Amino acid sequence: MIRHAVIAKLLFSALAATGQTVTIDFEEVASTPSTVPVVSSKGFLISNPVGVFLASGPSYCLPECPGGSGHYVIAQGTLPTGPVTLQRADGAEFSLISFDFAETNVGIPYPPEIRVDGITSSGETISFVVALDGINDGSGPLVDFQRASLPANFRRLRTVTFAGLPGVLPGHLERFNYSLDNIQVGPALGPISIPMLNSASLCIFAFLLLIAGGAALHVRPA
Ligand SMILES: [Ca+2]
Ligand SMILES: [Ca+2]
Repeated sequence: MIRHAVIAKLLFSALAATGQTVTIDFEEVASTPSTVPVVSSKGFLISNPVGVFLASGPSYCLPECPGGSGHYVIAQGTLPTGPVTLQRADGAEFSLISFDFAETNVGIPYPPEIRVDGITSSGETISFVVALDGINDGSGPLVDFQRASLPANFRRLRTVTFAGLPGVLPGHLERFNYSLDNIQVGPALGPISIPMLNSASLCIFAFLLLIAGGAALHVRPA
């Protein structure tokens, strides 16, 4: 029976790991006075060839940056420098579920859109584009960050890149600064819903009962 309990515990651990999601909110990461090439958080790396800022609140920059999201990263640079890349530190596959995005400095041009490219382990590229709303009053009452939810096919990913797209207005061609926060990532095949997890648990339990019954018969003395 002890062996069966151990098996059940291991299987429950495996199920929990399969369905686990993580939100990278950067709250545990110290802000930086200047750009850094890589930010590490919760087993993931966020990098940019020209660096990223780790911002802390709207007063981090002048006159202000987006508010209401604590710590977050600011992607910066000029086209066509490399985009911001997200990947697991151990190189394993993951899924991208959602993320928050915003402009950067109040009153400074921003890219009208951000393109998200997911590169799968088989080399396929999946793209998704979000549009910035221009609402950015720093410490003011408006909600500066927006939430983007990715399609279900953003799974089995090796890397994800975020790139500010150029627009048609003056200034848009020169900058692609924007902000990212609350990047929700999950297991390679995507998050498992509670009903699915319950069904899986029931199947595992049924399988365990069969094994337990067979083992009990096998060890019963003649
Ligand atoms: Ca945050
Ligand atoms: Ca906004």
